[in-house]
Amino acid sequence: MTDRRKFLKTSALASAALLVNACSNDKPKANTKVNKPIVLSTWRFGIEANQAAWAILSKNGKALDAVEAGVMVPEGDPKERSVGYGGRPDRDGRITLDACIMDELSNIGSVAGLEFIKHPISVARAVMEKTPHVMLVGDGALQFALSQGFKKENLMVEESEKEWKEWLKDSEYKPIANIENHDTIGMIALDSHGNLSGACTTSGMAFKMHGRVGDSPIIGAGLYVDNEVGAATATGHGEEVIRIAGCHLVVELMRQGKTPQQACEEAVARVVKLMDLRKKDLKDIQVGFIALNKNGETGSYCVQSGFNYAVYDASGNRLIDAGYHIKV
Ligand code: SD4
Repeated sequence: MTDRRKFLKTSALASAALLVNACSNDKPKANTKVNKPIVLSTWRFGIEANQAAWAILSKNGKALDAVEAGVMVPEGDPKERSVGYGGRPDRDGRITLDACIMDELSNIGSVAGLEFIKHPISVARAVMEKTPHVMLVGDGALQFALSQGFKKENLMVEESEKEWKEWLKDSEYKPIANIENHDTIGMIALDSHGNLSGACTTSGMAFKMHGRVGDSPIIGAGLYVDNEVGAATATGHGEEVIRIAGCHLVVELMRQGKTPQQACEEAVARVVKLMDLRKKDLKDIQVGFIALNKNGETGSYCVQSGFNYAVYDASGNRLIDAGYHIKV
């Protein structure tokens, strides 16, 4: 090759590379290889939850069905002490559950402060599919659930009752980051048809005030899905997630061209900034986000170490430690 041809070829390659870089902030390209199906969920119990979701996704099932089936696993497990059956009570000793679900058409359903029902996510789905509304709370949510044939059950397990009685001695609400406040399951999935859905379910912060609602049942805070762009879900101190409309923020950042990782990092930076502004100690809280875009690319970030999440795709099911802001 002559020097001139070599030069032309190299500069053509260089401009192509520049072009790719310039475009890398754009929305996913139609010809990009999409990593699907894929499912992500928060915390270590995400591994088992992902398995249930994968059973559906791997047979070309819908992301909506997969996320519902996935989060039902910890909901139904009394050993998981912050979701569904076996969840920790509020300070009055009542187990009040929050959950929401969102599909690829932006159908949404949510319940907050729901008592006595083991699978609040399925009630949220029923709100989405069978009512003209998007959110039911407290007694109204329970009445609706019963009318739909859900069974009224005692969700309190011995350990939760013991812990609550212990807590009552000082009655001090000081959630320990990563311990008393964690274990909401948020799950987001992209199915083989290229559609996204998400679900989020929790018993909320342990020993919260009765009537307190966190981010988890609030569309845009604890969960958000936009089938053109991506999906995100959150865990940790719900008040801080609501303050920044967390998951909507993550999805909008992806719409603007951020990768899922960059979007999660920027949302955490927003939490940090508002904690600073309000002179609150960041070490007292945890907030974590996970995100997925239309290409099946993933991201995660949190305030402090200790948050992990599970990813299941063609490469298998694995637990990943999220990057974190406080580097001590
Ligand atoms: C809440 N975000 O009720 C939930 C709690 C949580 O992991 O995520 N724990 O604020």
